[in-house]
Amino acid sequence: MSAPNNSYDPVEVSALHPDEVERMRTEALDAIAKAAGLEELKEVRIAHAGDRSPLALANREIGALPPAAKAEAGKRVGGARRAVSEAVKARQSQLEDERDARVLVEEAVDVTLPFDRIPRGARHPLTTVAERMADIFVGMGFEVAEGPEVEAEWYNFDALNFLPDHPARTMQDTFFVAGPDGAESGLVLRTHTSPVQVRSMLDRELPVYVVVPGRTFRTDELDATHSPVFHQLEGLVVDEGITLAHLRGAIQVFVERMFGEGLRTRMRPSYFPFTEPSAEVDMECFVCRGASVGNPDAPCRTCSSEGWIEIGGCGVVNPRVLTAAGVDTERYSGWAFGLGIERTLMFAHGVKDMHDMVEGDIRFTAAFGMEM
Ligand code: FA5
Repeated sequence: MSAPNNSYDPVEVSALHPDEVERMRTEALDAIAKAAGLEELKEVRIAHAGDRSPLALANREIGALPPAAKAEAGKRVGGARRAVSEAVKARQSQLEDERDARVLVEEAVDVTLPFDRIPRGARHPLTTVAERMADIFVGMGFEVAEGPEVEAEWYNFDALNFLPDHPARTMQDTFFVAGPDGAESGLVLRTHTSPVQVRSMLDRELPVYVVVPGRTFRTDELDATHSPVFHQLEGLVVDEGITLAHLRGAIQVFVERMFGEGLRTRMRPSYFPFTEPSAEVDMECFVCRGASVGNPDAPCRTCSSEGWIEIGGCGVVNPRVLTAAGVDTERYSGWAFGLGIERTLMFAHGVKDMHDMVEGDIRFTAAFGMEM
């Protein structure tokens, strides 16, 4: 067995030579100082302080040295590695500080800049009023139903007992939809929401309790109280033992919830082909409550000093309509109403002119708040 290599001199192991260790250290510190960013520093750290860096490899040589030489070589290499590791840490923290300072500048938010250059949109008051009206009936147990805006003449007129020569069928009121080459298509833009009465009876099991908010079309000129495109809320009840008293009650509840407690309602005889008897529904003027009637000193602009405001039509469903929808008229009866939604909005919010509702001016809509 050979004796330990006591004469082994670390100076002779080239990687452990003080000059070489110093060169590795200087080279590492130089690279660390030059690392311009955190990514680059990471590469420098792996190259000069990682497991396969020249100093780490030199460190491995120490194990083969005689004990007497180990301490000195260990001190030299260890000192260099410590210096490199500390330099990496210092440079890392310096580069992080620089990055944070840069991010603060680059991503700075000027909290004094105006934030509402593009104002948030809101639904049109007609939509929100229509929903409030329907909600009142939903609270009484009604469902919301829908129907098409381009409607078959049969639903819009025939099934509702409009005779072929009824004036509402003429070009005066109705937008007819032309078929190919201008031929008759049998389609119209619905002139009211009443066709959905028939659709609801055909689609659903009886009894039926529905309200139908929807867009309707007539060849009316746009003026202060009319628009060619407007909205109605239809109501329909078909059940056993239904009477006009239930209609009075439902309208009364609607008016009080929509316009105010204690307001009275009344019905005036009228005519619709699809209801018999038919009536116009009036509610007591919620502004003057009738005080302006015969009182020229306190005129009321809301009801034109009449004390009452007309809100729509109603009546007992004509048995011919029930028959057209396949309902057994011996067993079932029903009533229906149709309220103008523009009219309701005008009264509920004091809107004077229909133009405001259709022109889409944001200043009008914004006055109703940003209700979604
Ligand atoms: C009807 O349309 C019937 N379908 C209502 C009805 C339903 C009666 C169920 C009986 C049973 P009328 O044509 O009166 O009825 O219209 C009802 C409401 O729609 C009117 O009171 C009015 O508020 C509104 N209205 C009618 N034409 C226009 C228009 N051009 N612009 C704005 N609102 C209108």
